[in-house]
Amino acid sequence: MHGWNGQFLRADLTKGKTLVQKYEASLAKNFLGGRGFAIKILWDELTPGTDALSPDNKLIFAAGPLTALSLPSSGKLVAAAKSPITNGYGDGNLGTLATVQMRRAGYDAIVIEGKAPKPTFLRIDDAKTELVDCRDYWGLGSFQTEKQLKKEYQTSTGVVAIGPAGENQVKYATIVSQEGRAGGRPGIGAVMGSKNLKAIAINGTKTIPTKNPDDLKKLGLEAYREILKKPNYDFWKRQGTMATIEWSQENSVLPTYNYREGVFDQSDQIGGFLMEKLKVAQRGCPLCNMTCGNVVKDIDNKQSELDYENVAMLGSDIGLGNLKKIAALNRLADDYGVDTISLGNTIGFAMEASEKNLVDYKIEWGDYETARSLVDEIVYKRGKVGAMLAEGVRYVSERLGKGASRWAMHVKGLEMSAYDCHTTPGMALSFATSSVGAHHKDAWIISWEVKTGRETYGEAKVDKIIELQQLRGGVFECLTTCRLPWIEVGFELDWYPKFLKAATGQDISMNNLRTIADRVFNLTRAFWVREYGDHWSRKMDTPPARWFDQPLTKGPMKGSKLDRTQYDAMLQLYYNRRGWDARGIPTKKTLTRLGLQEAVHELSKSVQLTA
Ligand code: PTT
Ligand code: SF4
Repeated sequence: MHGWNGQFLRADLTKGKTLVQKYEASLAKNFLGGRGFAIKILWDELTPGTDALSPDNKLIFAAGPLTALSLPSSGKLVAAAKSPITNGYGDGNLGTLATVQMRRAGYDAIVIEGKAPKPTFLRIDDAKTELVDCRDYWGLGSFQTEKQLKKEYQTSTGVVAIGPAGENQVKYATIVSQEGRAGGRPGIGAVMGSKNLKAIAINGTKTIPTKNPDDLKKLGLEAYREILKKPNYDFWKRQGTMATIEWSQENSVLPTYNYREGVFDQSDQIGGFLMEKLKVAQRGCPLCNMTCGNVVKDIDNKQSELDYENVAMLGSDIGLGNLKKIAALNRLADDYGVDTISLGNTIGFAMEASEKNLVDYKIEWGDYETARSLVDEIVYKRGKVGAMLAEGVRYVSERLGKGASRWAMHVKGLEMSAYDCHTTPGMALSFATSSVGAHHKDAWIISWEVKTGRETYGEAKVDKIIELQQLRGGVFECLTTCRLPWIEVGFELDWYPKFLKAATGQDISMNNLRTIADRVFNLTRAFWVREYGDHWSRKMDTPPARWFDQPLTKGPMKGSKLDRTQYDAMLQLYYNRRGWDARGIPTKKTLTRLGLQEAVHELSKSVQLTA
């Protein structure tokens, strides 16, 4: 095999054993890598109904055929498992040296099974592996864990780790690397904690096998140069994703006061231009020449790396208009290993519940000190409030009752990322149909939608969402490389088949890649349906009631809200285009067309399938 190493490393923590598993070339051909490998393994190996935090869940770190090659922004890694917050498929994508070292150690994925009897980390040096007792590390933040491991091994050791949030199995704990790269929003860090696995530390010394190394080197150099020439490059380097704060405010989609509004009156206090003035360093993922990790000093004079999502969710969404204070909350989230989006969303929910006098604690909008202590309470599950909020907004709203579910901002249990959708039905549908719950990663249609007409609910939007789900959620998650060169500076998609040809020797066209993406997307949907069985319905693909019921009260879009009938018609159009039935379940014909015949048989055990 070229491009792929052709093998996974499996670690059974219960038995204390590791094993190298060669896989068939057909797996690479049909599922490519990254998310494709992850869903195939979970589909094949997980018994439906497995408790996500039990030893039976599997935690997968997967790369693709372009990962870690000398190509733009190829230092990415998919971390996946059955999610404890949604009980469906969950994954995240983080930039980390660990993915480079994993591929150089000879593995395309690491599959973690079982549960270690005591806190453990997995050490990998090429073929040599060791499960190491790390009781001394338990309780440390993710930053200190990585620092100590690098000190013990080498500075070039790739590390992925959890902090106390993962150890305490907070339902939206993430996995962290390099003090500012975090992935696995749907609680993948909690799955790692449930396995008593504190970290993985990897060194690899091999050359990743490629078909035409000379072609690849030449193409890589050309591609890096091409990115430098792009007109938006300089502004991207200045602001990265932070430029989105201004854009969201201008377009009334900046989540504010728990998604009640799309504009924030202190937005200039949290935006990209202010960030530029505070910036002290720039960091990024390995093998990237458009590094976008903007580091500022927070209110405690400590370094914190900011992105749009973090700032919107820990800023405007909770009514906090102070970037240095937001940066402190963000740094804590990274060190503790908890997702900033779900954290901000949950704190916003708690503030609204307090405002409505539904709870016996008091926390006002923008109250930094109380929000900061709430972060500790959540991460350590301290007291009734901390323990409850650690379960996420779906759980809390159901516990509270009194109509709280109507303003609990999630889809399928995963908290909404940072776009208010009162006026953007396409983005609402994108959240509702994403592979992991309410995440913008599969189809960020909102900028196209705002440009082309936000008020429509028609076919064009449905087609655009499917196209984006293929490219972002499919192609980039499977390749596995960063999608931002394409999205943010316009690095052309036709580079990728050329990279694949040089790496693998195979002609894999964009059309082939889209078919793989559809296969992966449909198998992911089948996984969700298999988990939910008869409880699955099209209601699962519906955004929160707030956007339909409570119009915006401020800004240029004041008075606007989503229309339920039109949304439902658009959802049906989406199902038709996908080849799914009225419940949102792939038909036998669709699964068969995508070569997933075996899924027809398996899924029929859980639900009646439409022909
Ligand atoms: C991603 C989600 C995002 S998406 C952000 S900011 W973004 C938040 N980042 C968090 C963080 O930081 N710390 C933390 N404790 N929680 C966080 N939660 C949020 O998680 C990230 C970049 C970004 S910045 C984006 S858009 C792109 N995402 C990519 C993707 O998903 N796939 C891909 N092939 N390429 C991507 N490139 C970009 O990567 P999740 P990172 Mg992230 C600190 O994890 O679960 O996927 O959710 O990985 O290395 O930090 O890079 O405005
Ligand atoms: Fe990482 Fe940003 Fe580079 Fe993407 S563009 S690889 S997120 S540093």
